Amino acid sequence: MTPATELPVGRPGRPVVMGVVNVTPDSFSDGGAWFQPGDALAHGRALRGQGADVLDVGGESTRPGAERPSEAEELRRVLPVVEGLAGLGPVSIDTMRASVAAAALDVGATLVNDVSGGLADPDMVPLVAERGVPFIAMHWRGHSAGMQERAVYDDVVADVCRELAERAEALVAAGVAPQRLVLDPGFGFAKTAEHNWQLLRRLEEVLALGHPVLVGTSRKAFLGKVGREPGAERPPLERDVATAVTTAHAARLGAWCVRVHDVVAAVDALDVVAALGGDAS
Ligand code: PMM
Repeated sequence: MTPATELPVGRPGRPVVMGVVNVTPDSFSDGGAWFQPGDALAHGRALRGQGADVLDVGGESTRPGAERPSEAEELRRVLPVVEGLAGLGPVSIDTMRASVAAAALDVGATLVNDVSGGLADPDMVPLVAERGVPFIAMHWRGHSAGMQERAVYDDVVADVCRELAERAEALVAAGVAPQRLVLDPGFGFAKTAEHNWQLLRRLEEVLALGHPVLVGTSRKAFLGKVGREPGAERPPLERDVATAVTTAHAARLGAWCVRVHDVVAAVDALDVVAALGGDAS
């Protein structure tokens, strides 16, 4: 299959809805519900039917403190799922390994989503440049084991924007086309709850970097803490209403894409934002 080289678009006037398909035994957000390839395929098809514009298939849990799977295990998890879903529409491969990205592109993925922004594997950026596929580069300060120790900033929004701008410059210099480069502030990655709120409040500063922006707040811990006492946080599966609100906020500010687990809620939220803007279709 020839990879698509342009960024997918959402429904008119709405951001792209990226539905999460985690083929992991230990993701924080769904606890391994889709670990078997058949279950992951059925889940991806369901998300597509609910209105996901892109499906994001990942085989490595990035929750704080997570152990990395071997390369062989990651390939075993994701390839049948990417291949099975690719005929239905755009699929992104969520990986930090160039070998996994290359194999996924070979079986039909058309975007690469790398939470390390190309920093974890020196072969990733040359691969993406050579294949000419869109690249989602997230703000990253190191692997999940120990990442919260790196949540130290002077001004989190200014610091994240500066680090993202430096990354974007390096990626473009290495041959990634600027119009295919998506930036993501990396909610929950080396960030405290307050850092995440500041990044959401001041999302315009990330958008001002001049690249499409992906917002991935879905079910993250800071949404479980809001309005709750310590020890009484909402569990991940009860964070979809809060996620719908951050989805609406991101849409109003002009995000290119929202990465979500609950596609039904995201589509509803985006329709409400569109209606408020005069498009009640
Ligand atoms: N978050 C997770 C995984 N992949 N990719 C991008 N670009 N942005 C994110 O915020 C992001 C990501 C966290 O894990 P999950 O798949 O369990 O939600």
